Amino acid sequence: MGKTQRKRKAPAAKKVGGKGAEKPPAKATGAKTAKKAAPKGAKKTLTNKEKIDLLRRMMEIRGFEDKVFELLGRNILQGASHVYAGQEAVAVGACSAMTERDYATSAHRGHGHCLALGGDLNLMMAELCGKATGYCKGRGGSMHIADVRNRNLGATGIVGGNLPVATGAGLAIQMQGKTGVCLCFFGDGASNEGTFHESLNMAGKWKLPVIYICENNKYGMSVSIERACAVTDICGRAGCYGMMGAKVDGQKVLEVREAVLEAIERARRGDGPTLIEAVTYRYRGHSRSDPRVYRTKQEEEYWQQRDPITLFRDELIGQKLLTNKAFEKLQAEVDSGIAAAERFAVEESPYPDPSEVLDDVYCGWVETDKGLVRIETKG
Ligand SMILES: Cc1ncc(C[n+]2csc(CCOP(=O)(O)OP(=O)(O)O)c2C)c(N)n1
Ligand SMILES: [Mg+2]
Repeated sequence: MGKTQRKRKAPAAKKVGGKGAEKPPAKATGAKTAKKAAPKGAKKTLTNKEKIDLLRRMMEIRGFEDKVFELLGRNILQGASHVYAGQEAVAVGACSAMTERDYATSAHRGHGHCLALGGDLNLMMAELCGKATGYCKGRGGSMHIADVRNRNLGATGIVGGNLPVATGAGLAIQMQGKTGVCLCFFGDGASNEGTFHESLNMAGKWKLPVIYICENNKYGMSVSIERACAVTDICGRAGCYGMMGAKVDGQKVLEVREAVLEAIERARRGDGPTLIEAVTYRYRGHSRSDPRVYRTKQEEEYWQQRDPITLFRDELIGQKLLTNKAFEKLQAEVDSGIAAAERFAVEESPYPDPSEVLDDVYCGWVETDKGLVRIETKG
């Protein structure tokens, strides 16, 4: 522990809602703590077209994930892919509350977040297929897609691994005196990792502009939340870190959006982070090889009745913002986009040239037949 840290005062008792949190240690971090005049955020009310765009994004994610599952089954797509089908309203609702000043980080079930942030279907599909035209030139695959142009700081296969990244992004935003925020998506399983505690403690203490969004889909692999968590009310832990907590119906895209808009506004004002628990369900198994023996057919059927796309489609039809015919047209457009992405990735894109295997490697030593060789980045 450094000198500065040892000299810090013992922390004051914290209250729920961040009121008891001390100021960030400005000297140690350079953090700017002054309250900001509320800067312009995302629009509160959406036009009809914007609502239909949210529906379209959810349908694109579903179509993409169904195609991924099919390609996995045909062995065209190799390796592990964790599909997001069923959880679309969380990514789409949350990302719709962001502006161009904001960032997001994702985890192993990250295709939905990437697409909700504006990711390109072709580049995503090519990346999953390991093709040179993919987001990371085919080197990242399903669990490592980053898309900085769309403010997507990346996914990770390490459960809980993105919580410190998002917290660091929040700290950077605060130290630079900017008004952005960072959204951090993770699962219920990740909420039991040490990184959850360390990140939320630091963010609560320093009032960092991070929105922690726990997608509680009830299981971490085959282990139910009831078996894994001493306290299953994940958002209730917010108070322990001096921040606000909220639980939302993760099947309802506008409800997720509302909660994230509110949390972002709070963070922009300098009032610190929020922990949002979005209750949702993944339709498929954890990964392709999971036979889902740990859950019942009735449970799966219950959640199918609460499908986020059907719920929002019916809401829009009920409000006369959409007709069945317009929905069918939308579905056809989405299907053709997915088919084009499959063609681009599977048929038209080449695999990376093996001679480029060491390009873009930051630096380090590799074992070769000539012994250890130091490599430098070319990318
Ligand atoms: C640090 C770490 N521990 C274990 C794993 C293996 N693992 C991969 S996904 C997963 C379950 C994560 O569950 P959750 O956070 O709820 O996300 P979900 O899969 O439900 O989206 C586990 C244990 C891992 N990748 N990293
Ligand atoms: Mg889970």
